[in-house]
Amino acid sequence: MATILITGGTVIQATGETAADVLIDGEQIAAVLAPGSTLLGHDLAAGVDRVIDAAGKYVIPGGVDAHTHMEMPFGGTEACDTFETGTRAAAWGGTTTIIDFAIQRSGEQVEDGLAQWHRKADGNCAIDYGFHQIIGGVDEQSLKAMDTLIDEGITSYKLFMAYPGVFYSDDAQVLRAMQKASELGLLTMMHAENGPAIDVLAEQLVERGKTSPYYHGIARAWQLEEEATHRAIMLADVARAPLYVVHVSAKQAVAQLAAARGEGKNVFGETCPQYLYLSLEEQLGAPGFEGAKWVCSTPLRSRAEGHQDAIWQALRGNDLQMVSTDHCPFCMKDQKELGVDDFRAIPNGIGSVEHRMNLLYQGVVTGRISRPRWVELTSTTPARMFGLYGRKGVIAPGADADVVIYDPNGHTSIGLQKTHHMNMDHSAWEGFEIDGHVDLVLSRGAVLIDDGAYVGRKGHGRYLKRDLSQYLN
Ligand code: DUC
Ligand code: ZN
Ligand code: ZN
Ligand code: ZN
Repeated sequence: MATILITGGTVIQATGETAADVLIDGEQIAAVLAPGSTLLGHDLAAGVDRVIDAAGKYVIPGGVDAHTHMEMPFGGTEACDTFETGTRAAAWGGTTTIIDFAIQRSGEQVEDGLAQWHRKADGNCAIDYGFHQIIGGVDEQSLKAMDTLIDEGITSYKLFMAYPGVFYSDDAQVLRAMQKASELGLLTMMHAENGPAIDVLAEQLVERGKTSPYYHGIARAWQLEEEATHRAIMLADVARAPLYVVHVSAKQAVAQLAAARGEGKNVFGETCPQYLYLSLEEQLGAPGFEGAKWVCSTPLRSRAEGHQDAIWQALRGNDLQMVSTDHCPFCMKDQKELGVDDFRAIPNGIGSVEHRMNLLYQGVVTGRISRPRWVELTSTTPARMFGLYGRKGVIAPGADADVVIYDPNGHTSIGLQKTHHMNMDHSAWEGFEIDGHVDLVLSRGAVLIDDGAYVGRKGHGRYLKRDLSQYLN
């Protein structure tokens, strides 16, 4: 494989930033050197296959999106990005690793769900990928199957306190799974919303004729996220298990995590770009059925109540540790439209895998987070949290050569007719203007994006067997 020298850029890592050249040999980073260095008297530029000039640009570790749902069945339909289209879109946006969710439902075998996910992804991905395991039916069999997950390279699994009748676990099931996870060293990921209470509110709203997409968010009240987050923290404490709460959107849920962390509990939280930038008020103001494109769970929250500002603050202060997308795209036509008369039938999800790095970079532009924190939230912490650090999330000798050259002077206009490579008929981010853009993307030394063109390959991406989380102590 090729040797590449990236010269003249500013290398930005979670630990700080420095002017440095990066030497890549095949699939790995060989050296990070002072600008213009020679190696044992040899001029590096003369001896490599390609020199990439990154002057004036940032050189960052490839993004790690630890929460995606390619081809996920939901509400009688299926998320419309395949592993092929979704990982290609991720590459366009500077994400070089995803961790997707294999699914087990009540009555199904964990092994079958996992095998199905391998079949979906194998040979189709543009970038490297790992899996978490959803346990949607906690029983004797699935608890036993958890024993084998670590051997499969799966060191985290997800439970749902929401979606009764689909993925839902009651408190007894949650506690049993957490006890098992504690024994094995698995990280429990929690969808923390009180599903049975949400279903009551949703039914009452529909009975009163409140059927439009906006009411999805009204039914999923912040109190029910706060309550479930608190309950998950306490159950994890009893089970002596670390806890990772996914897609946190309510400021009150953040406060629960912050308080628990303040007491020394091993709890962590992730948020998503939609909870930083989009709001319930905008969903209410959208014409006709347009608000359906922002139906996701947890839901968008009220800007007037200050959730978005609180989430930014939590990212800045480390009450929340990382940003994933919960990429779960559905088209309007034939998919979101299923709920045109009843918001409960709108498949839940937003597509963002392509835009996460750009959207978070706007936090740098507006002074909300530093450049190293941008890299930490989108690459380094996801890699550490989910057992990939060293290979991913860092630019250092021996790490995979997953490298993004980001041009802070460039510009990206997001929209269906502009920057859009996800397999959807709309963009939840239509009209967003981004300062900065992705110039070049390398995945294990292979060029995927080069000056506005996709030059990657279906099947380049490999399955990643993950180590235990580095946060379990
Ligand atoms: N939330 C979503 O928005 N989509 C898929 C599942 C979930 O929890
Ligand atoms: Zn969820
Ligand atoms: Zn999800
Ligand atoms: Zn550029």
